[in-house]
Order: sequence, then C-alpha cells, then structure tokens
Amino acid sequence: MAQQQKISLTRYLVEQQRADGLIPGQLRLLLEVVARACKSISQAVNKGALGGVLGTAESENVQGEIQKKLDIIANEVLIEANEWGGHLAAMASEEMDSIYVVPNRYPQGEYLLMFDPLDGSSNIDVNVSIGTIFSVLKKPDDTPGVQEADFLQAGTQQVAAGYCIYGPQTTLVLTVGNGVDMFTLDREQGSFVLTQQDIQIPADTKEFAINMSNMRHWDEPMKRYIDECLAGKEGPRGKDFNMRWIASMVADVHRILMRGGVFMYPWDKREPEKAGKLRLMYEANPMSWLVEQAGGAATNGKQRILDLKPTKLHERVSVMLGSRNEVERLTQYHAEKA
Ligand code: AHM
Ligand code: MG
Repeated sequence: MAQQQKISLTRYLVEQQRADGLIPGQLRLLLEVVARACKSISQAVNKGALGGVLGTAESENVQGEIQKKLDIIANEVLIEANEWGGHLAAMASEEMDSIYVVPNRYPQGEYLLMFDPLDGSSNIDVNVSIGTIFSVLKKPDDTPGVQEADFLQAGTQQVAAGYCIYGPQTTLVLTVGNGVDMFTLDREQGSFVLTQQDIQIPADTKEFAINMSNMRHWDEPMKRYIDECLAGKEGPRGKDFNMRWIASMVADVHRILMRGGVFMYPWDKREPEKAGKLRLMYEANPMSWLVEQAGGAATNGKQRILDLKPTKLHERVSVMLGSRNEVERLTQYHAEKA
C-alpha cells in the first residue's frame, strides 16, 4: 500500500492561502518564521544543561519576575527571526517592558506579533513541558507609525494564534479562524508535519486543572465550583473528578485540546487589582481563541475573554477555559453571586 504523503506546515499554509484567503502572503511568511523560531527554541530546550541554557539570568522582567536564561534566549530568537522579513510592524513580549518596533533599516509590514516566548518558566530546570505562545493582530491602518495603543485590540481581532509545546514531542498548534490544526516536528526532516486536523474539545469532562494551593484566596463562585468537583459522586455533580496541574499553561491547554478538561487561573484576593496571574495579550487571548475554535469556551467568570478590550500591554486577567459545559457552569456561578 502506498504510504500516505506527509503534509508539511509550508504546504499546508500555501494550500490554505489558495483555498480561502485566510492566510495572505505576509501572514504566511510570519507563521513560517514563527515556526522556524520555535524550532530553534526547541533545539535549545533539548540541549538543556549541555547547552548551558538552564538556570536563572541576573534580570527581572517588567512584572518583577526573575527571568530564566531560556526566557531571554527564546525572546531573542523570536525577535531576530521576525524583525527583517518585512511582514511585521512591531512585536510585544511578556519579557519586554514596551513594544519592539521593527528597526527602520528593514521594511515595515502590516502585522503585530505578541508572544510569551517561554511559558511555564518554573518548569524549565525540572525537564517538564514548556512552550511558546503567540498571537497576531493587524496594525490599524489609520495611524502613522506604530505605538502601544495599536496592540490594545480585543482578542476577537486576532488573525492567527497558536503555541508550540516543547515536550516529549515538539508540537505546533495553530488557528487562523478556521478550526485548530496540529503539526509535529519531524527532527530528521527538520520540518513540522500536519498530524491532526480540526481538533475538537468534548463539551463535558471529568478533569480540572487549577493551582489548589491558592484556594483560600479565591472568591466564592470559584470555591463553590471546585468544592463540588471535589465532592465527587456523592456531591451535587454526581461524578468523580480528576485533577491535573502541570504549571505550564501551554501543557495544561494542550491536554484539554487533546482530551477535554477545564483550566482555571482565577482572580485572587491577594492582589485584587491584578485580576489574576495570567496575561491577557500573550496567554489568555491566543489560548481562548484556540479553545473556542475547537468548540470550547473561555471566560473571566463574567465576560468572554475574547471580548475584553485591553487597557495596557501587560494586562492580567482571570482565566477559565476548556470544555464548554464546565465553562458555562462557572459563568453561571459567577452570575448568581453578582
Ligand atoms: P510564566 O509565563 O512566567 O511561565 O507564568 C505563567 C505560568 C503558566 O504557564 C501556568 O499556568 C502558571 O504560570 C503556573 O503558576 P503556578 O506557579 O501558580 O502554578
Ligand atoms: Mg506564560
């Protein structure tokens, strides 16, 4: 029997561009370049101690978090790969204080790229899955030059979003608004190969992901939801739940895309003004769009995440996403308390 032909990311993007015009030329180049950057980050991650990339750097990011060497390396790889191609106007990263405008020695493109270069930083040194998350917007064309305000668009305006997970396999997961497709890095060929199309998240689940050590700081609807999951068969939900927490959003969301579940990083009362730990532009928006494109849902408890209008680049948000019926239940509990 003839072996089925493998479809590379390059071929997939060309065919998508031809088929429905969702991927114009500049966007196709952008996605190819991001994928290439992810390949080199994957190489660095794989080398680990042999490449001298583990451990802490002597710096803090804008949110006051100590940076790991790999946070900085991944950030540089993404910038260097993307600045010269002519497809971007500017970039913004969880690891940089302000936006990075493409230097004027290069042509300016029409897109804006945002990324969390290395998500799950606390897992780098312990050899647990980590990843790169990215989101693409179009620069509004009514403004000259490019400024931070150009990035402050709701998640519904994204034109592409995805992540690359560096785990037992390196896998790229992508949406351009036409479902969610997955590519696995073939290390011998050096290319990403299409391995799953039209990923769907089951509407129901018995699995939840949350950092339970923060429970005493949550608000009442969040406590109620988890209490009911923990009560199992004997409780109001009438079924036993399983808990998973990898502490890399990228890995927790990947599990949900593969087999369902609900992921939560809720607001907590220690830092009420911050709304949560995760960042709207680099983490919540791209992941929410992927989850919605796979039939799931994403909310901050009160509003659909993709409808939130950011007020600043590094804005944080409360996140609840995954299997649709669980997210609806969480929304209902928050509405009852309001
Ligand atoms: P990071 O972008 O600095 O790695 O932080 C975000 C990560 C998420 O990937 C993960 O869900 C969360 O922080 C883990 O937090 P905790 O340390 O509370 O388990
Ligand atoms: Mg992160």
